Amino acid sequence: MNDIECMRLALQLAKKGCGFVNPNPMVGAVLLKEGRVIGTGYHERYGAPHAEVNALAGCEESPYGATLYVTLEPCCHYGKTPPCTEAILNAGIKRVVVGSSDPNPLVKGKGIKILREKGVEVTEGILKSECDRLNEVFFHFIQTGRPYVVMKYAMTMDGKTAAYTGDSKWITGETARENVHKDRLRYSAVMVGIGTVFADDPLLTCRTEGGRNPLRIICDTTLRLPLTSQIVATANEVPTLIATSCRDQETQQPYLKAGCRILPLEQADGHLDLYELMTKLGTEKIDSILLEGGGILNWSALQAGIVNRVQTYIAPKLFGGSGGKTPVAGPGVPHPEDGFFLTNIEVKHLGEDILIESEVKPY
Ligand code: AOF
Ligand code: ZN
Repeated sequence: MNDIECMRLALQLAKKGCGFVNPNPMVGAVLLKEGRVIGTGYHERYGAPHAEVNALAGCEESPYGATLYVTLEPCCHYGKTPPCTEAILNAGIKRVVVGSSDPNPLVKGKGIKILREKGVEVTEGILKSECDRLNEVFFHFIQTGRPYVVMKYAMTMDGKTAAYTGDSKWITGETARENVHKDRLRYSAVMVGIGTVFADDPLLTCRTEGGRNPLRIICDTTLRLPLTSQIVATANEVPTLIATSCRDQETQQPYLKAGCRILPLEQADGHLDLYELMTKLGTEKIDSILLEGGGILNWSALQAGIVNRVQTYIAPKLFGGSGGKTPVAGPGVPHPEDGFFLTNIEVKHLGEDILIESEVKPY
């Protein structure tokens, strides 16, 4: 097996940690000796041993003189676990092949430097763009302290997110909807505005086998969330947080009793201060959010500069209606050049629907 094949295997292993390691990175490792894979491992759970240590522990024979392939630069600090550089040196690894460098200020090139100083041969940047893409959430979070926000919506080919009656079940087909459930496992939280709760009464859980539910965040400036909603009814089983600027204890009481948490926020221009919300969620180790609308919250989120990625699901149908709902509402921009610009576009087919993934250009 060559370097690229081994790194590809390490990447596949890393993905097994998806949804269970946040806010840590997904990391995979492979040990190769005399052309044979003698050990593999990945970071399985937040706070658990790192990929490199798992690969060494699972070795079928002595790793002395082996090559280690790892999707992220090995750490060199005492965190929840001791430094991987130490484990690598103690095992007598001869060569280390790295995918991404680690932007964590505690590591940031020091892991590679230590290994080289101790005589280990280090090759950097193998399948770097794939490894970087895998951990875009971690890279953003470790550098900003705020969650990575993915704005997701489904619309028809004429840009509507509901029929004129408000009915939106369903725009896309089953395959596309399954994909959304997988994403609810991947990101730490899912966030909606109060308008979406009124319109759809969603549950916002992850209905994928072996999945876990993300934190549900409801942006509700004046605390109008119906006590009869599915969200409130399930707040004892699924973590639920209401971001509001209503500080009235009597109004808050029934939500707290139902198991919801309330996060008080200031208002900015009559809306919740979403930037402040991101800062607060970051301190609680929420590294990523799937923003599921609706249009008003999407507009506010873009305006607040908190959106990193946009996922547009497009169904091959037309609804018409000049008053119909669109994915991003609010007043809109005055001129084309004032728009929010998207880049690194990827197109996927999901059943009969199309998914367009894009990154928001910093502005
Ligand atoms: C992981 N898994 O496989 C690797 C990581 O608190 P700790 O001890 O788990 O350390 C977390 C940091 O270690 C993380 O921010 C990253 O910089 C580095 N590498 N982390 O969770 C791994 N290799
Ligand atoms: Zn480590």
